[in-house]
Amino acid sequence: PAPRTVLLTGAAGGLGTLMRELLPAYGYELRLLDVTPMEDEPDAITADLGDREALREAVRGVDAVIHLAGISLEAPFDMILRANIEGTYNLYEAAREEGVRRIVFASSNHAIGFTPRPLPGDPLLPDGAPHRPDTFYGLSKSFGEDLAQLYWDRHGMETVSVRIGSCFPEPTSVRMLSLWMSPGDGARLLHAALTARDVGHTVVYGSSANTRLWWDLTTARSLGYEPQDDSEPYAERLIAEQGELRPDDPAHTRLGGHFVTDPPLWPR
Ligand code: NAI
Ligand code: 15L
Repeated sequence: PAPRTVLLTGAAGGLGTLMRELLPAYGYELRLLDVTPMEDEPDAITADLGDREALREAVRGVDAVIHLAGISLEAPFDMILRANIEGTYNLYEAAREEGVRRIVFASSNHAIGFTPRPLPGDPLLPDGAPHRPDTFYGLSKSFGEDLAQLYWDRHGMETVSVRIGSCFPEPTSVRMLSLWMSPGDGARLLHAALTARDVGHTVVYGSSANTRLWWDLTTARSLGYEPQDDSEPYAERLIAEQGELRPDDPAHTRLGGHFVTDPPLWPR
């Protein structure tokens, strides 16, 4: 049967807030979790991914988990280790112990951020591009994908890992014209990832059907995802404001954008 009760971790965040609004229309009953309290959601669980007991209680009885919680940008390694690496492990262990069968994992383009982006005329980046993280943050998303594979192979727990491009209400950079996932398409893709049959561990790219798309959405579509949006209406204004992407700047020629060139962050 299709999942109905779904735990949404990271529900207080940007994407979590958008999905809290959009997913109930698909018939889901959402249970919300975040370390940041949600004043407007009296039933939300306020808990850290380090709290294994709280995670076990949170996943008890749900049909599936959408795992968005974590640090969503580059940070010192020890912080990434705790929130994203240990935190995702704790979540998977809790789900395994409580018999949850399906997780949708918010991976990121930064798991493959050093991959050259296609130049005009090049073929799209194929599905399943190998890990090439651009940051400790991207490394944690590579870890999450491998963890998901392990839990499928060893425990038969299914995951769809979505390498999200940029999911915000509107694209705000020229790079995002290629990677943008509209919130509506984000909800469509999460719904497909929750309901597709026999996914094992499947890795898909997460974006709208942008005119300037860099990657292949074939596997995402094979789950039943039918993107409806395209960033192109934003192109003229963004290019006028920011200029075209330059071929001599690694922040413009690698998938990860400025994550590739930002100076590393060291432990605090
Ligand atoms: P966000 O930073 O707005 O939200 C993340 C949420 O996770 C926050 O509410 C935060 O309080 C919570 N969180 C952080 N550490 C936690 C912990 N230890 N325990 C419990 N909760 C914790 O990020 P956003 O943009 O909403 O992204 C959601 C997820 O999607 C993240 O995993 C991010 O890496 C991933 N992603 C998002 C993209 C986007 O375009 N928004 C692109 C690619 C990936
Ligand atoms: C991500 O992984 C981040 O979580 C998000 O805030 C954006 O920076 C996005 O990638 C992006 O690459 O635009």
